[in-house]
Amino acid sequence: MATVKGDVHDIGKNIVGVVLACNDFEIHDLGVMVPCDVILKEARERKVDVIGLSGLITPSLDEMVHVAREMERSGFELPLLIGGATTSSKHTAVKIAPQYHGPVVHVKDASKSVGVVERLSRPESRGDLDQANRAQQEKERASFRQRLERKLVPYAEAFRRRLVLDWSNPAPAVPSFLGTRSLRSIPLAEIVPYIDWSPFFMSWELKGKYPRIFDDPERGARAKELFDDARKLLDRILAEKAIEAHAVYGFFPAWTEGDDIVLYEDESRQSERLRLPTLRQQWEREGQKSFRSLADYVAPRETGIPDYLGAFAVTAGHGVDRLVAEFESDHDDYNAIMAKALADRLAEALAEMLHRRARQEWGYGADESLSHDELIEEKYRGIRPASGYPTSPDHTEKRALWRLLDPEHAAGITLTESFAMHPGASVSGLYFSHPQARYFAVDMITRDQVENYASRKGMPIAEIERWLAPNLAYDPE
Ligand code: B12
Repeated sequence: MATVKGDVHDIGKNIVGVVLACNDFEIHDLGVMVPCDVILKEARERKVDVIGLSGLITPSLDEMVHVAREMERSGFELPLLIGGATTSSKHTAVKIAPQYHGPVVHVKDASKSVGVVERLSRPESRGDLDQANRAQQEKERASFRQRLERKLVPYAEAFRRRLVLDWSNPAPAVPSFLGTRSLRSIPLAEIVPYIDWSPFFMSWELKGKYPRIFDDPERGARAKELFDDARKLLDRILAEKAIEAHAVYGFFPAWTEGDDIVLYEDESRQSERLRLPTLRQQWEREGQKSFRSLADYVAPRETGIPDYLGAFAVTAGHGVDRLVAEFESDHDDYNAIMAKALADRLAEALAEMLHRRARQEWGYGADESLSHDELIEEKYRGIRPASGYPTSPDHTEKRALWRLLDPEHAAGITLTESFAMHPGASVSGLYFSHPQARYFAVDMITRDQVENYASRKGMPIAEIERWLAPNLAYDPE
């Protein structure tokens, strides 16, 4: 098993590894960011029975297609398992399975992995599973072809029917400073109160909201035990300062021009600092009145009304590898996974904490008084979309964010070739302040928008098509 090249996250993969190992399978875990040739070489040398790939972000999907293609080219016969938050049975059926003649099975979660691997490793059940899987994948491909039947309006029309906001009432708030600021070695005790514990239980396949999950007749006891163990390790991390958290953020004078958000060097707005091209919705859902892009949430240049954009990058991942290595050397997989899950919670909590501070420093959040639950439910004004989320599916936009904030220098966060952030427990994105700013999904887009977007970004169309493959409403080939 391996997390593919360019991707850093491995909690899901590690859980699958532990579950399979508990069921007497021998696991060779190659770790994260593993290039295809290493995966295939190791598979051959170790004479494995099944190869499993994992990935968290969409660029990894393309890498998985590459691995399947290379397995075909190199004459492999082994089953290939596909898993991870960004993968789906549809993508596996449409893009990965057609590249390789052997069984290619999408596995949704760890609890399904044992049954699948057991059936694949027994000759008497392997054929049945393979046949049922191929039939299911044929259905998925047919339903995928129907995506073309969705009503997508031309890009020019989507732009004409964009969301138009009132910029005079209220006038955009003016941040208390312009430019970037960094926060080094943020005390973890300040971050802990912002933790949303519900996704923590999800990491361990215990679905339910914290703290109600403790009353669940089936999962309550297990959830409580897990939570107590997590608190114990968290106390140790805090006492030993075993994890370091850093952040960088800033505010910039901004206007939109068409679908680009333009940031300026200073308040005179004469010299451009950076341009952030955005993507716009085109799918006309029933009752839909406007087609959104993030550019709609910043005042257009022609209004002449000064507006601003915020940006941030945070990490709570420094030190995690050392902690994990210590647990792994003691063969303590449970705490190794726990340490990563806690770092992820801290990273997300730090993003929440910094957003609150940014709203205060931007002014419009100065009088905000929200409870912990209201913060988790994002009851505040404004949004913080991240590259890779449905509002902004283009991961390559992190390159621009890195030019703006320099998170590598300010917080020690680097980008891999697939635009994953290292350390894994990191989050980055933009702050929008308009009271009507909401999250939305760009979803499917047509070639006219891709051509326009590629020219605005100064990138070849084929390259944009590769990064935005999951959003294309057409077949680039
Ligand atoms: C928690 C979370 C985070 C956490 C930690 C991530 C993690 N632990 O992996 C943090 C806050 C750090 C984070 C950051 C980001 N995230 Co995030 N995150 C999530 C979230 C909400 C849950 C993921 C999770 O931990 N699930 C629990 C674990 C256990 O499940 P899992 O990894 O899927 O693994 C299970 C199965 O997939 C399967 N499996 C996994 N691997 C394998 C392998 C094999 C062989 C098999 C058989 C099975 C298998 O079994 C596992 C156990 O059941 C998802 C949304 C979602 N609901 O999935 C978004 C999501 C994964 N994130 C996303 C994004 C975009 C990001 C960021 C890029 C955002 C940003 N710009 O900052 C960053 C990237 C971080 C980086 N280092 O580059 C996107 C990814 C899709 C995309 N468009 O690329 C998602 C899907 C959200 C979305 N809808 O847009 N994220």
